[in-house]
Amino acid sequence: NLEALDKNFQDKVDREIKIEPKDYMPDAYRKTLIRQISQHAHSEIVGQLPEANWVTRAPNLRRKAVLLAKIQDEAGHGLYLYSAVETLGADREDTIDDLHSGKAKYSSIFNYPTLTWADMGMVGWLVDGAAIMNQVPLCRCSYGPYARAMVRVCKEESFHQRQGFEIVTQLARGTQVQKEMAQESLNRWWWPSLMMFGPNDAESTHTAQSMAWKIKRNTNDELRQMFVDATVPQAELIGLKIPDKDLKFNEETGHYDFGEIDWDEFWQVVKGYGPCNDERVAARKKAKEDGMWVREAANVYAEKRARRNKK
Ligand code: FAQ
Repeated sequence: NLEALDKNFQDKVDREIKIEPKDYMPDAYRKTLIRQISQHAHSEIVGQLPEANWVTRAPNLRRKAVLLAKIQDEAGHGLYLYSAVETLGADREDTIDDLHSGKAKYSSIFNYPTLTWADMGMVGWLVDGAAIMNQVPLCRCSYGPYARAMVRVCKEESFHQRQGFEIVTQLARGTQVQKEMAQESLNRWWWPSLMMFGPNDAESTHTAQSMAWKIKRNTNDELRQMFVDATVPQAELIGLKIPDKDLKFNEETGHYDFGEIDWDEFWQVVKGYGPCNDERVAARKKAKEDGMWVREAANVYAEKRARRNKK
């Protein structure tokens, strides 16, 4: 009976036994994973676009090669994650259609424009930095295929974070113009990076249940605080100023206190009204339409081969 199955499932989760694709799982657990993992996959794929803007503009060949490699890694992450979604019985194309129709979300951060070369540094340092903070605990997610995918993803994300910090460090140690470019970029990316962790815990609809199922291991606010604590000293090290007048180390708590996030801005971006939402979704739709003939040809070829093999 269902109740006993659910109890057995929760016992396994509590004992840290991974849930695998063919194991019993409650419907709501499956749905939550399909939602989170597919949205995560969409973020990796849409996340290539802001950086793609700089492939043809990178300042030298070395920077261009590194940037291309990083963007390819993000494509790989998207593919692992779509495969993880398929292990839950979801159809990959359906989840992609949900992205294109606006039904499925992807990270708010990728709806901001990349205006200067310093933004490539900022995306690596802050965006990948925030992504790692959120994804390292996901390596211990109760769902086996997601947890295992995250191990490799996190290794690659830490390289991305380091390459971003290296770009920013070079600029911060450069000429006055380069320093200003880095600071201006930090001013634009700081707050949207904090928004990546999602709404405050009190406003987060899914956190409590996802923590009980050990999909999430930390709350949104816990991870945001960890990110602030790790990143502020890095900014200080290279002489950049975090654009938050309320930012202050709190001796009592041992953490940095920081200012209030503009939640109106966050929800506007999440609901599709950010600076680049239309452009990002249009680019993904166009990529699907432009590549359709390849998929159609591959399908016809596969059918032809199958017919030939039957004979
Ligand atoms: N943007 O109840 P919660 C990367 C939505 S890293 C948009 O707290 P949950 C690497 C949320 O979906 C970025 N929507 O939800 C890279 C929910 O709406 P729904 C991707 C957001 O799931 C770097 C509603 O608000 N990482 O791509 C955002 O428990 C550089 C209520 O929120 C992941 O996806 C947001 N920022 O917690 C690539 C990690 N925050 O779904 C290229 C996996 C919240 O009911 C370049 N995901 N919402 O319609 C997670 O850890 C979680 O899903 C959270 C949200 C923490 C994102």
